[in-house]
Amino acid sequence: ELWSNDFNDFICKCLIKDFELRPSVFDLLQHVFIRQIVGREKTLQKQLMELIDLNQQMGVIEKTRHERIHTKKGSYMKSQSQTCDDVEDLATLEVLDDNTITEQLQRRYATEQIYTYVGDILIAVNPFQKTELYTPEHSKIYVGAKRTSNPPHIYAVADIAYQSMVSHNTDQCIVISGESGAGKTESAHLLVQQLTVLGKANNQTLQEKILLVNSLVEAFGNACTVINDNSSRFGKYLEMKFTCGETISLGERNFHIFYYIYAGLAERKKLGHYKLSDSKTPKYLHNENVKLVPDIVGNAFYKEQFETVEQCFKVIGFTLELGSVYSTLAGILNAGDVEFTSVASEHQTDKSNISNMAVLESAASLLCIRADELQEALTSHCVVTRGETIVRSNTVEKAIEVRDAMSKALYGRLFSWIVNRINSLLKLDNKGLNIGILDIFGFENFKRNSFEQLCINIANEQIQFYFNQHIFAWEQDEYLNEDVDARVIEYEDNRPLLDLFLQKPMGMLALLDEESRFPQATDQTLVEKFEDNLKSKNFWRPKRVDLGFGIHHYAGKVIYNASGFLAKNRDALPADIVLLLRSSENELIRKLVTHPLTKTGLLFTLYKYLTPLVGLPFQHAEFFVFAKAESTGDTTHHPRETTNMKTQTVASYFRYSLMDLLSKMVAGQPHFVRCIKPNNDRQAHKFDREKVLIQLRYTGILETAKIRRQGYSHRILFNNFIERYSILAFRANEEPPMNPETCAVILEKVKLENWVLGKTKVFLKYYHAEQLNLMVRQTTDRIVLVQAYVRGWLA
Ligand code: AOV
Ligand code: MG
Repeated sequence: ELWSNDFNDFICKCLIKDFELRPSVFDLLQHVFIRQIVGREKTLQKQLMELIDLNQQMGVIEKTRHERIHTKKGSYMKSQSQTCDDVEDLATLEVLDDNTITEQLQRRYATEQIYTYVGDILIAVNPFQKTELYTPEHSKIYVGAKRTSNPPHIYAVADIAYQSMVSHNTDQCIVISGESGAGKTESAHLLVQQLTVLGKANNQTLQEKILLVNSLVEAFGNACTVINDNSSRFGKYLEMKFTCGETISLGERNFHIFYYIYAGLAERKKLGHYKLSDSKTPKYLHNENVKLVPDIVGNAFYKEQFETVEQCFKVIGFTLELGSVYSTLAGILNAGDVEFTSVASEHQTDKSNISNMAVLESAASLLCIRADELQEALTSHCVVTRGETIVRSNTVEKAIEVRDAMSKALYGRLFSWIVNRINSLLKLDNKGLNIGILDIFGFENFKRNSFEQLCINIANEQIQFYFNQHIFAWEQDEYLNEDVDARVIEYEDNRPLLDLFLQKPMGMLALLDEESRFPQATDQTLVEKFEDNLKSKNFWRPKRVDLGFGIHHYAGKVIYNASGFLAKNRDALPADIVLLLRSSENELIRKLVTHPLTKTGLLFTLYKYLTPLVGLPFQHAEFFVFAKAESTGDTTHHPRETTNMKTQTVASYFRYSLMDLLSKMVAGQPHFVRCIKPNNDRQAHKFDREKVLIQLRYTGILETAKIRRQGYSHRILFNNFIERYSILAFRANEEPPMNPETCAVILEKVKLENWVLGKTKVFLKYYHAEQLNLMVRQTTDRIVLVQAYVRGWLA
């Protein structure tokens, strides 16, 4: 009898009632039925207590928790002062237009309510200041809570993804988008934090590791830009921003890590050991803000970060290679300072000489290679003509190019290697489910936009397309296929833009690759090629800008300057340099150039969990790098035999990693977070309506709100639906037939409204799925409870 549904229901009702009245649940249980079993109370009570603890997720508990926080932080939580016009889900607004939505966001923003839902999508408006939103109490109330019972929050997104993974046994993917500086990376951090809580990372060191890994990867992969002090530049082709030459936007700094180690090594009086000057700033670190080494070494924040990063290296298990990592970085800084002078020559064009041999020697010794060989590799190259190898001198220009290419390659490979190492060191087990968090570089529009901005913006274009597919396109297709009556929503389809960039053979990247293969091509011939071949209203050539071309992106118009496009795309590392580095006495450096190494593409963070249903422990985090083996010259060839190595262009690699990223994302169930930047001045309390309105328009928030109100975001095959939810309406020993009628029985039994049955699928609104999952969870919890009771009783 104990197993019957009626009995479960009975206990459940008692429990729910109890929680609402708030006398002790245990008292009530004792009174109702535990009393019957004399002498067993103690053990049972303990067991139940543990269970309740374990099943914090029970939706019924959240209410009391919420009230507790409410009294503490009245200003943020739902409170009396909240006007009746204030809505937490824009899809429920009576009047749905751009202005009303902006107004809502502004009003909420003014009271520090930076989060708002549009159906199941979270909008996050960057507060540009510390808030009280992320306390441990907040973390707690968003565990297993019904979404509508708490104010919108990024923690709720983590919870929904987690619960959805558990109940559906499928991978999840959280896609964070927004322009540069809108708050994507911060949001990703907060998600990571909450997911470790949800996964009950009782393994403290593992949890620590994951948070540390974040700071490590960011030290290497983030940099300061004019838009964002902590701008994500993951991806080799995007991140190489050495401040020399004219390719750098104003105010651009190099990767954080260089500043950190400079300050950290100075603190330890180790600058000399790594041949770094305490008075002269390395060229690669020059920029508008940092002019002098004393500014760097005196910076307390940098020192602190250095300690964190080093700590992180140690926790992850890098101890042995640390010295090598630092010398590689110092070697790069020294290499950047090698200078060349031009020497007239009788036979050929001008040759180059190294004018500061001491610096060259420092660089060589840090990289553990021979100085004379480095000199040779920088100042000359060889060509093969009619089977004969001829050594030619490099002009100063060419020598500088080779020098910087070497630095970039070393840094990029070091970064890739670290990420790969982290993965192998943290790896425990490959089994399990994923929650992926996508935090890419946001849409950028600088005064001067180059190849990097083009790649960044294409990636954002692709993410927007993915969002559209999910929210609009597939949804509408399904209505048609399943004969479901739902209104069609107009939305801005950016497919033509994607085609403009990615189509073969006439898309922009394909044209760029084609031009990169011609040795005689110049950036000028490239833009002309674009102009001749790209027939799109989204592409134009502005007058009076020599190498300029304009693109009308989904997020706005951007003028690019093609200067340097070909060189950046070829990204050629001369064979001589590769071979030289392979001869390094430093094992790490050898490793970086010998293995068919992976380039770091878009970084995708995956959080892995074990699969069992109850109390999923947090198991393992993986920094997944979109990567592909790259041919860095062929080892079977003789060193000086050929410089014509087949290397992949940046554009084709970029295309590949973008596709790879998408295939990863498509595999999981997506959740979206849309970050909004309220002003361009990084100021708190400043809500620039025009600025916000533009972002709402181009991200299609209005249309999203409409489709979330009218549409059916969840479409589940009849069979799957019955498998998942029959527990809500049928007894354990019943086997309901797999047909639409059974679905209807379940839906009616749980009293949901506004659902539709299609030809093969149940169509549900966004809030239905959540309600159903919650009910399943509660039922499972009840069963667990009864089972525990029985176990205690039998014991
Ligand atoms: P992004 O990732 O979207 O830009 P970030 O996440 O780095 O932008 O955010 C930029 C800055 O905004 C942060 O350094 C914080 O100072 C502030 N910020 C963002 N979100 C919050 C928040 N929830 N609470 C407090 N401050 C916040 V880029 O990586 O450049 O595209 O490429
Ligand atoms: Mg970022």
